[in-house]
Amino acid sequence: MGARCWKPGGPLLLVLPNVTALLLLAGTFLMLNWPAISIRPSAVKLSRGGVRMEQLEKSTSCSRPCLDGRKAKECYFKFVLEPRLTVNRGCSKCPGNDTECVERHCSLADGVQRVMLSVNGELPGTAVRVCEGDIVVVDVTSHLRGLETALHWHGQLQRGSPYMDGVPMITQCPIQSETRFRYKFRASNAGTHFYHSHYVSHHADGIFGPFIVRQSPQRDPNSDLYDYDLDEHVLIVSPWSHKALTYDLESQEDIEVSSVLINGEGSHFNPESRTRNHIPKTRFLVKWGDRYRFRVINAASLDCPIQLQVEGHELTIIATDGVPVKPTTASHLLLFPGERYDIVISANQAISSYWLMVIGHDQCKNLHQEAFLVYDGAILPHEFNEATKSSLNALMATMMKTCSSLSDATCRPQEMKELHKTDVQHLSAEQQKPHADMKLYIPFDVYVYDAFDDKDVNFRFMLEESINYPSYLYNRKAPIRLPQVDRLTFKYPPSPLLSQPESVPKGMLCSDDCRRRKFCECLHVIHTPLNVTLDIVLVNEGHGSNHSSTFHLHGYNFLVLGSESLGRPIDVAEIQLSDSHGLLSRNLVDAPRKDTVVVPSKGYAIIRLFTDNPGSWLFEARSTSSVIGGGMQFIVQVGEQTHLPPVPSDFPRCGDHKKPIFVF
Ligand SMILES: [Cu+2]
Repeated sequence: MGARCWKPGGPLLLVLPNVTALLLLAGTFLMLNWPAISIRPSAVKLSRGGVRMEQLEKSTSCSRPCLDGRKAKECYFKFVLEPRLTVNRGCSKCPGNDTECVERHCSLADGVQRVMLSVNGELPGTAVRVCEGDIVVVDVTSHLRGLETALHWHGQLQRGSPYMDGVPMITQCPIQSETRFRYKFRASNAGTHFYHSHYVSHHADGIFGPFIVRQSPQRDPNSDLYDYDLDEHVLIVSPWSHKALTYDLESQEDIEVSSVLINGEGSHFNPESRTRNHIPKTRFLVKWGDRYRFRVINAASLDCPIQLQVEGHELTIIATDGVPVKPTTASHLLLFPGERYDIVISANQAISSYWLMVIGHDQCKNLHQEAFLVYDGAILPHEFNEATKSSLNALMATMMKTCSSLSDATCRPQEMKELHKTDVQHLSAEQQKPHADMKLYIPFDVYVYDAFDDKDVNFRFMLEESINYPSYLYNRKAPIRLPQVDRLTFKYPPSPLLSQPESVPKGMLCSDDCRRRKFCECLHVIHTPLNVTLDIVLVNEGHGSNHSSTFHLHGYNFLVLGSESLGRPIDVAEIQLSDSHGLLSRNLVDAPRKDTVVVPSKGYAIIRLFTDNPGSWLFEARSTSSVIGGGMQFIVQVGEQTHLPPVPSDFPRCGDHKKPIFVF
């Protein structure tokens, strides 16, 4: 049986009174020993205040069954970016009164009031749901006073539209406050994706949302494994802090994550009072006997790997980073920042309510969040019930045992490693080559820099070439620990590299002269020709850190040919030598295709891509424990200027305003 890729619901306005009445009724029944109730899946959306979200979409018809042969649509979205308070007046008496929580028009987050940055007032931002091949048009209006921003469409390769990739000063000018920018591109890459501001603090403060590109059942090789692919079955998981990082510079240095949220909501555990506030748990509704596709997104901008498990249910993984994989059964998922997994949950257990739990790691250590998987006809789950509490504790104990440390073998089980089986016949000849046309070895590590003093930054008498170190180096007394790629700190140019290359000062590019300095901050660009098979070996040297790192390449899906931890600090030269002796094994048969890769601590990962998408593509560490220091990133410049599509007409320009200085 082919999958029903989408299940149409009734008109929202007609459904709303019925569902509200139903939930009120359910609340009444709750006091009478919680008899069985029946909730339609669409109730989940309404209970999350999704009505307003839908009203803002001018192309609601874009979330539709995606069928072969149907004409692509132009799907219009309007995004207004603005600061909002969580738990504002629209929340009424929520948290506290569950009925008002259902009817509220506000973002709860974890129930603690703070300023967030929002897309259309929502957390997460308005969902973009389209069919493969649709044209997506997003008009962004920024009311982020005093801030500039840009939106990146994580998972879209922007083939033919590199100017829409949303990296400020690389692919476009930043969107200034009170201005508008139109993103327009074809949603060529089906799958589970998300969008986010490319400024880490804006992303952490709430500017992110799901981006779902469905495809026809005929084009999804795993479509016969599920019956439903519902809008409501998207899980976007994100860390949440009680301070707005954008406005609180001190918190940027030492980010404290307060909660992990599922779809922008969740309870908060107060470590001082050792109490947890009551935020109604998200409910994912299913019907016994059916199989449901769930789309799970780790939208973390911070260093937060997320472990997910559903009580009493196995998870069948069918896709990762938007790419279908050979179905694999797993007890749990582990998603690193930026990763997406599509899973099938079969509602084949006793009709009841089951916990769905996420546990954070690294920067989100000791944080967890729960939701319910509720069968149609089940007793409404009551989280304070003793039986429910004990099953929650049992699930948590199992998960912590499985993954007491990220380096545990059980944490990322064997079957998950091997899940990404790609049919060999689908690999191009280039991808099956034993040796790539070009190899790059990219080391990265955390380096300690002593505090800089005034003489390092004394440029009073230098008019043109100042030793202008960034302020975070000399605004402190203690040494600073900086994650760097190849001992370089990435510096953004004053004009977009892609759309205004002529405006980028050549002196900004990384040079030997810069590398010889005490600290080198420069525009790190690596050039590759068009249409070559390129291996990139990322080496996590591990002299200054014991952490794995997650890297994401824009513009490409790549094959993850292999990765390994050596368990001791390593140097890139050692890895290069081993590779020259053929000691680094490459899986050229069934390697997974991804856009986000984990490089293990004190180890390496080998990725392979065929450079057929010209552009200036950011290769970035997805996770950071601090906003200070620019982060680890570099540009892969594929092809020459002549290979690029023309810059769109009326594309905004920006740059230095600087007249020559005359010294007499
Ligand atoms: Cu991306």
